[in-house]
Amino acid sequence: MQPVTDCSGLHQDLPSGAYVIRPNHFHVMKVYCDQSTSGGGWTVLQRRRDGSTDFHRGWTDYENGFGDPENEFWLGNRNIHAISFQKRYQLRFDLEDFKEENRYAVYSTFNVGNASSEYQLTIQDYTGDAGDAMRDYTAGLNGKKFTTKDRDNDVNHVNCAITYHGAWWFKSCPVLI
Ligand SMILES: [Ca+2]
Repeated sequence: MQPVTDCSGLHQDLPSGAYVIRPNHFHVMKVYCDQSTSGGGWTVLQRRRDGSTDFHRGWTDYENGFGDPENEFWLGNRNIHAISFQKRYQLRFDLEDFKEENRYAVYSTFNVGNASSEYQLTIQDYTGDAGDAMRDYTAGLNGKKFTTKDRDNDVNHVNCAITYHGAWWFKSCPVLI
């Protein structure tokens, strides 16, 4: 049986967990599929929850992906690009604080460009209850390239990945007080 091209191809009765997928014209990869949030079928790009994985890494690690699909991980920019260009995708953030308060944000337009675009982010059309700060911050990242501690694509005179100890599609990085 051919692997599915993303988690939305799994049968909805299957549980959340690590699965092998194969995006069109790309190699197989192991991903975590969330089968419980909002109908399931979500291919998880990143999970951070207990600090067990070091996210202060360089370009190559973020390109290839790192961590444990069952716990903390980054799926990898090359993999995210391969998945996100197959069709139109939504991106969903789920946030939980230490009091187990949950908030979410969904962007109904999302993709990540290829390596030669420096993995440029397209993110638009917010809905959710995470609030204006999340919406405004994330909308500001539309069209931004990826920045790691060893590749600075943000507009700040410093490298925001170093300032914040983690890579991301940074626009700028206000000075931490
Ligand atoms: Ca910079």
